[in-house]
Amino acid sequence: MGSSLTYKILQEHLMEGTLSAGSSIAIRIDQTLTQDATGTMAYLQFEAMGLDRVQNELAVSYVDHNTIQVGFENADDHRYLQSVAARYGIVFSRPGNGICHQVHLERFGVPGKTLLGSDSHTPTGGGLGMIAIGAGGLDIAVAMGGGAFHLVAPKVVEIRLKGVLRPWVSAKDVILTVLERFGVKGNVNCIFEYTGEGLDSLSVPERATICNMGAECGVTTSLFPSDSVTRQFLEAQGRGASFRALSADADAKYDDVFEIDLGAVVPKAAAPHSPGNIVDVEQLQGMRVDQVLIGSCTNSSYAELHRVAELLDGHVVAPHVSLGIAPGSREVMLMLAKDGSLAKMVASGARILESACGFCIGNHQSPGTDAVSLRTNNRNFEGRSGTKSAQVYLVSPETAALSAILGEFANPLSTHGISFPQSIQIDSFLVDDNMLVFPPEDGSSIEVVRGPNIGDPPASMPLSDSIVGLCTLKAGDKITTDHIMPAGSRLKYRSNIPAYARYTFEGVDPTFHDRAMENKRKNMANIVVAGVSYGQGSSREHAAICPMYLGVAVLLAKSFERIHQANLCNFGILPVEFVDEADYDKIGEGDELELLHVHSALENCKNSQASLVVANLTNGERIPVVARITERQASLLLAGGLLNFTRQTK
Ligand code: MIC
Ligand code: SF4
Repeated sequence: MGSSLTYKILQEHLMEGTLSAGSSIAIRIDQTLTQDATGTMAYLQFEAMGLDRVQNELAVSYVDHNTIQVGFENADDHRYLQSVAARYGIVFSRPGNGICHQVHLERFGVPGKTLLGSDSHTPTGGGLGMIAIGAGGLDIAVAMGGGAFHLVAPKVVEIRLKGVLRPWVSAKDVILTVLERFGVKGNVNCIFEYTGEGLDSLSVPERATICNMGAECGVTTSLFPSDSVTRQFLEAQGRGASFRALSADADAKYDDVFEIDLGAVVPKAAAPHSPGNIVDVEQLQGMRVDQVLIGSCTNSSYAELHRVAELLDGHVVAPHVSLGIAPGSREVMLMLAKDGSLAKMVASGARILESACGFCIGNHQSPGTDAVSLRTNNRNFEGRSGTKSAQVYLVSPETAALSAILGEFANPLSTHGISFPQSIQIDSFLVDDNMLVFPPEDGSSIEVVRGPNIGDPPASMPLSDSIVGLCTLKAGDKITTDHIMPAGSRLKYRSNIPAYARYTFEGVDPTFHDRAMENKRKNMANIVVAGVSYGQGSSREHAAICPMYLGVAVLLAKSFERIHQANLCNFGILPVEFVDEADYDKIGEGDELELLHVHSALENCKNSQASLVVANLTNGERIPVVARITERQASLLLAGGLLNFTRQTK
């Protein structure tokens, strides 16, 4: 039986285990990337490991999230990151150079390599034929130290593409079609592999858009083959030598198949407040729009923004609409400046934003009360924009640009009198690596600079054998990492856990921090109870570190998302699931709960399951629960988290 491309690349990197779906494996990581909002913790943890230099092939540190710099904190973080990069052999991408995923695709991605990034959209690299996976910062630190990355061998779903996209329909509409089919939950430990004759018509940035937003389905990653399109992209980036042809065997077997006829795809939107809430743009046509934002790591390549400029050319943005455009990288910005596109955008009234995450992470451009905001980024969780009542729709750049001109939700496929711009052929990108700082051969004499906002990560503690605590919070379904640890205006505390922890669950229950601290003082554990798909979204390990700092020992949910579940184990918080989801109703907020014989349950963890019982001391119920963790994760929890485990096993 032939092999999928996914399994071919995994096999080449396999360090432990057997490649069969569902089993625990460990793979070698060739490249790592971090961004500033997760990077400071990752490097503090790397420093705590006591190594002299990074051990993997390539480590890149990007600054793209916290670039607003109100107050000294962000700039201090940037200084820390630059100095730590020089000290330990990491390439540093300076603020202004662009969004990590876009820049990595342009300058560093290599087909067939593995990439681990402390950001959930690291799968963008799948557009170049890489196995590119998002993880918590501590996992990245371990990979930089030469350690393997542990994961569950995935199921591989083939997404077979045929036909060609029609004008006005683009890669964003394809991934929204995939999201419509697979949704945002239930796809854990699965990889989407794209195949079929439809591949030929999709450029690398378009493939990257599709892989980027696959993250919203909760899959481990998404993967395209490396073919003539890949070769052309790498050559145009002056990196033709990195090309390697890669594809699945003709008789490869997949766990599931989904076929998409590109010619039948229609413009789609993800409606408030989930990337999985998909509707056809046709149904939204005519709705008044207040804000349009184009950019983010999903849709900000040169070809896309060139098209946006052509659409805007000769038009003025509707009077009640604010249009912002953030080119994904400095390369894109320079090319738009050179070819006159930037002038067309400015002439239309667009507000040109920095090449950074910016609006996508709620750092600025918050919409007005109840405003309708159309965005080309990948997440529209409630409140992520900075305005809780805002209605954020995720759309393609084409739908966004047209809607900005017309002032209402525009269906690109209906009559609007604006003609579709000619596609461009890019023979060479404007390569300029001046904002990349390459580390010296020997950085041992370089001093690492730490500002006052940068504190050491708090130590995690081994789990007690009997855990007695209160259900401090009873949350519902689909609690995202943005619910657990808000970003936007709170982002600047990422390097200061006690300060950031004040905002834990801020949007769900602002009293959480004080109540949890009070229990911690009384030596009571905090136990959080939640519904399905707990921890969707970001890789931010702060969503585990801050609760750990507040004394959360157990997270009891109906189900978890992959990266967050791993982060909980890495920081010594026990993730357990209800055996019978209906038992969720047997616990109320404030109930006193007890878990006995935790150590023996973890020591007896088999086939990725450890069974426990939660006794509800308030109402006498006994609730069977299961920790769906690997044997290694059981050991991490017994050791008190990954950092302690790494020290013990050195
Ligand atoms: C996001 O899109 O939510 C982020 C901000 O890029 C996060 C990382 C973070 O929280 O710093 C992600 O996707 O992992
Ligand atoms: Fe940045 Fe948004 Fe991409 Fe996250 S999703 S990396 S915040 S642009």
